[in-house]
Amino acid sequence: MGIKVDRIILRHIRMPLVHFFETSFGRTYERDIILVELNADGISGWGEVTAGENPFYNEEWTGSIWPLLIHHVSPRVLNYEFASPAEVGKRTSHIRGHNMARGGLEAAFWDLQARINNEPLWKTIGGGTRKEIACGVSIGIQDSVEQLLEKIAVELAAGYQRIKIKIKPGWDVDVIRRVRERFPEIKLMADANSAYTLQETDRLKKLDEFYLMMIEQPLAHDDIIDHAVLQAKLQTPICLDECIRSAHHAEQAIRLQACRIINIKLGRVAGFAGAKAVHDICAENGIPVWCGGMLESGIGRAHNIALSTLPNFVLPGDVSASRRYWKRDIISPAIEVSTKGTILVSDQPGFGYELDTDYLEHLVVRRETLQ
Ligand code: OSB
Ligand code: MG
Repeated sequence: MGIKVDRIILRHIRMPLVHFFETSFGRTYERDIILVELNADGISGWGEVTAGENPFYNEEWTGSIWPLLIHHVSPRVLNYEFASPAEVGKRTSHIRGHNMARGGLEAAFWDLQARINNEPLWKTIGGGTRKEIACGVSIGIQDSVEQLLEKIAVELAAGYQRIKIKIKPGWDVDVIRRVRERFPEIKLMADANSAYTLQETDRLKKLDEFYLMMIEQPLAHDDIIDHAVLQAKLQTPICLDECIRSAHHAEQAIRLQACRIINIKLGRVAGFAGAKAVHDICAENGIPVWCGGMLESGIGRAHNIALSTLPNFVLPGDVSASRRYWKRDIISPAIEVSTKGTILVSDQPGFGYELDTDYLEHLVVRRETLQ
């Protein structure tokens, strides 16, 4: 029996972050998130679009998602019978780019399928290797190194297994040196979000001294070749994030030895089918993966947890507790992290948490129903 959606409800919600988040491309104080609800015979499946508020991480942003879903994605999937959610991506693969818009909707199809099957999402996607996933945190650029050190101390005390800090030219070598002086033993990594070029190779080579687990996406968002040149000169493993939008990109990056680790983000690879394909290519080639985050609400976070149960997610991811981002999450219970730095995988159907419908509706700034 196939899966056929008779209604799509888009919601644009606005959620204030507990603390601003700063990357090499700027600060975010509140999130504008598009949620996708799919209905099939009275059952709902939910997905979250992981695009940011501005087209800085990639070309997508909250404003591009809305028309793309309404005009180009929904008409292709409404009332269309899919043999499996694995077919959904192909139905919109003629669209160039816009993976996050397509991926948010694709993820909702998997959640819907899980609910129709009355099973947890991790089972529907073929995961379930582990009952707890290992968590790290991503800490944004701070106003001072002291503040950064303090934040790291707080996250370590909470149990998180690895610390990722954001870097950019001018907030890099000296900052990491101070972090290493204070925390010589921790699992530490740095994410540059494409803030460097090959011209800065010498500066990046200085980071080898700090035995980082990896440096994430140092060079341009769309340049695998330069990363191969850089990786040959660095001892520190490169992890690609922005560059990997498909299994084909992963295959090319591995072939060129442009990285030794890959971060998988559901939205960036257009949903679970893309994520699984990247995961599999990496597994075949001995490249470990971990689950990245995009400051998701509880829905996206829960999807990331399910994804992280696939076997090759062997490194701690950026999936962390709801409370690090939200005073109140739109799911219940909120996602919690144990003192060992793990999240227990839910056995409840679908993405595994209840929706806090009252709060969710309270956050809605626009809505569109398509049928
Ligand atoms: O590169 O991983 C990234 C947040 C926004 C945009 C890009 C990135 C990030 C993060 C946050 O690092 C990870 C999280 O959700 O905690
Ligand atoms: Mg990153």
